[in-house]
Amino acid sequence: MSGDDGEGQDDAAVITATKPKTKRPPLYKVLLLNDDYTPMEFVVMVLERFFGLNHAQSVEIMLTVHKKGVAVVGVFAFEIAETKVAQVMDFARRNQHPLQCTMEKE
Ligand code: TYC
Repeated sequence: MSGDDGEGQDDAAVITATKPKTKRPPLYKVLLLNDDYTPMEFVVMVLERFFGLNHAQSVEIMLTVHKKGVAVVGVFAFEIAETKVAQVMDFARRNQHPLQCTMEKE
């Protein structure tokens, strides 16, 4: 970089090499879907147990899903979102409720 070969590319090379890297890992929304059969109390329990929400927050989100059909429960890095979805789906299945939980890139 210190030699001058007359090509005039040194400045451009330095700018490219020092460009700040602002890239953050992508985030994923975890969504809870409404259905006609899963009991409201079960959904509230799921939100408290797997998403660390308090009772009031859990009731509020459950009612949003109940009324609107879907709600974002939280936003996480890929592996965390994947784990939450798996935990909810497994817990619902083991209790024979049709509750659905999915994730999508933010
Ligand atoms: N709609 C359900 C009922 O009336 C309650 C419910 C809420 C189910 C949220 C799923 O994600 C859900 N029992």
